[in-house]
Amino acid sequence: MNSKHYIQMEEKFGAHNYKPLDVVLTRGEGVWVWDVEGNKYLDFLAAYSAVNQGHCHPKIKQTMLEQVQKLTLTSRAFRNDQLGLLYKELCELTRSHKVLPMNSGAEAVETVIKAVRKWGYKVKGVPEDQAEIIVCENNFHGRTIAIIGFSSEEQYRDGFGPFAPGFKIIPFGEAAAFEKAITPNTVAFLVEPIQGEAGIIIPPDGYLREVRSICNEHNVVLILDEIQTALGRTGKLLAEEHDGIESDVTVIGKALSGGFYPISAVLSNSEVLGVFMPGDHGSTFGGNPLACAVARTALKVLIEEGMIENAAAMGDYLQSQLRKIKSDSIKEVRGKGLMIGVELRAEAGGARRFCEKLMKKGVLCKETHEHIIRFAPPLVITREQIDWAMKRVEPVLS
Ligand code: IF1
Repeated sequence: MNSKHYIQMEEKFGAHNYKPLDVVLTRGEGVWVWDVEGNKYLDFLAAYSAVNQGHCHPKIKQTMLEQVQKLTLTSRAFRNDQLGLLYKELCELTRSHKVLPMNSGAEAVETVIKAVRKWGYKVKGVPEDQAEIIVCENNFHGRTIAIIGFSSEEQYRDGFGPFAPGFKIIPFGEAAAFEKAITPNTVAFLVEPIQGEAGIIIPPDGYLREVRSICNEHNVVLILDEIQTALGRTGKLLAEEHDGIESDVTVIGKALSGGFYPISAVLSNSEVLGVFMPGDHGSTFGGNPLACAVARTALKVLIEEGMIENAAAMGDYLQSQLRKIKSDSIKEVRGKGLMIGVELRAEAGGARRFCEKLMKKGVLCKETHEHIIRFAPPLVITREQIDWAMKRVEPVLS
């Protein structure tokens, strides 16, 4: 079978909720992936930051192989010998008090919504069913009904209502707008430190620090969605470290398993996750020993192999190389660490076109919105590999 056959099969039997680039991948190693015809590509998307540790990292693979031979799933009706260790290691690493494991990012965000609402009623004293959560314009927190209900992107909502009430949308990056939106019923502010899907939007300097102090003042829980920004992507373990703040609740996912297995987690202070009582929340697969074992090694290699420092250094290098490109098509290069967006001018004819050309040259990128290309390779990328990619990216962009 060749690429064409695989694509036809997908088109015929699959729901058409995606429009992928027509490259059918079959193997990956580090920053590289290969298609079914044997062509090699540099992966500049890293599965939306889920494979920060590089494709098929040997140590994570080893852990996964060992764990599948021992125990994969117990459900939370019983305990397993990996869960407590993951809790402890995650708490120590992120200075959190409590962890709640789920599977997908969206599920973890849903979990937080439940937790802060209950916190609002039981701890803050908000009248029943009046809790409000403030979110930002152009947010992306996942695809479930509750979450898309507070999206400001028409396509994500169109045709899917009715939606859950209790969310208020304010502009991103404006601390004053946030403070103004707070009422006595506000329980939480949910925000991405850098908006990913919106186009790698970095808020003004000091925004998160201001938001932190406003939350303190009004007894509002600060929830950071670090599903995309955490685990080294921006050159720090957590993006909050750039601003020297600590959230009350942080949501992580994606690279928590290095792309091997869906696992997400809510990291929190004791007060917020402390409101959950047995029976309040759960998941069949959440916290399973396979996921926990994989996540433990995924975290370990991230730290021990210096991937976070490498993301900072290579992020600076890649951004500087992208900024050197002389092109009428490029409007702006922006990013933090290896979370980089190249915004094209409207006249450039759309980012998708460039992604298709780059694919033909052996570099896999994905557009976001009409005019932005993301550059987010695995964090193990080297200078030589960036140079290899830039030899192909430069001519396509200029
Ligand atoms: C898709 C984008 C990235 C996220 C943040 C929660 C979630 C995500 C900040 C939900 C997921 C993904 C989902 C993926 C595309 C992708 C994405 F293009 F939509 F914006 F990464 F940039 N919070 N982001 O970025 O996590 O439930 O998917 O595990 O195809 O929808 P999930």
